[in-house]
Amino acid sequence: MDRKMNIRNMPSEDHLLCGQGACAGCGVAIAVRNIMRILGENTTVYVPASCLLVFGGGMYPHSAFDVPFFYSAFENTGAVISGIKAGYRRQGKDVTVIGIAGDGGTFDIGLQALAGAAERNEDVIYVCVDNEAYMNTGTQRSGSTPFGAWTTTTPVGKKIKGKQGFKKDLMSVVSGQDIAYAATLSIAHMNDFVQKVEKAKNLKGFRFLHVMTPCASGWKSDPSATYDLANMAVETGMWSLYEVVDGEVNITYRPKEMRPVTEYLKLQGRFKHMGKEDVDTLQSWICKKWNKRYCPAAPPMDGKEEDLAYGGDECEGV
Ligand SMILES: Cc1ncc(C[n+]2csc(CCOP(=O)(O)OP(=O)(O)O)c2C)c(N)n1
Ligand SMILES: [Mg+2]
Repeated sequence: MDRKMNIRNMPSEDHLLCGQGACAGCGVAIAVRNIMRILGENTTVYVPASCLLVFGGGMYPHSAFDVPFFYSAFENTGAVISGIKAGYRRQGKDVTVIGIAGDGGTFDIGLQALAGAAERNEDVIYVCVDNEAYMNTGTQRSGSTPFGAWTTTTPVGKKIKGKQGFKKDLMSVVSGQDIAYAATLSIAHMNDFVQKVEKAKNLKGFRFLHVMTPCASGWKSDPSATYDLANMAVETGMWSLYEVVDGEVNITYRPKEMRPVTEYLKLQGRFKHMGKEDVDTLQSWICKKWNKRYCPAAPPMDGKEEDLAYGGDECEGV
């Protein structure tokens, strides 16, 4: 009988080694360390400009990865991993090729190269480690930054407080193409995490993994709260765990009762200026997103977002 991989039986050998310079409580370091354990040594890594490049790529000739490691420019992850894979194919070598880019390098500047690689169904794994802003350069907003969040380019003033737009639904953009596999991951749901990485490893074609990675410095949170933040993001519906296979959405974790978004917001300084109106706006966004993706049978909203705000009965048993 096939035994699913879990945190107890997963490989324990590290390929993102300790001694690198990630901040305390860095979600990216936790995510990448575990991804690399599962992918193993027959892996080649590409990382564009980002925190991971600085703390994991290191300064040539040093690197915290003990497998072949590449870096070129910020915008081209999808293109470079396609080329690395083609080179290996030409040499007759079967190597897992993975690109690990931040949200800025994925939602924004790298979207064109990502879309091209996905459309060609390149045989590579693309991971977006999403800390919801350009953190390596000091917290500028990206297409991933959530509504209301403070960043240096969405400052808090008298009239406008934080980001006014919502987080882009990147999974829809990527999984809308005919790719092998797409999944969202959380470092607070590790069994789900390792199973998705293992599934991606064993498939052929373009595989996309989107991991939410809390950032203590940019989110103005306690470094020891990284797990709680990742967990509360899922429990409030700010982050949802699912996978898309052959166009079908499979929800891999469904909160029993959605927590109010304030329980997530209050753990972070980047949201501390938000008043009731803005909190309600964000709560309605969660509710609409949840119903659209997970509860297609739910009745039209008709301005009753408030009633549906925490998932409600409409989300049960779907
Ligand atoms: C073309 C280009 N523009 C800007 C930069 C400067 N830059 C380096 S890393 C970075 C932010 C990366 O943000 P993200 O992709 O979210 O990764 P994070 O740092 O948050 O891990 C920027 C703007 C660059 N290296 N290249
Ligand atoms: Mg980022």
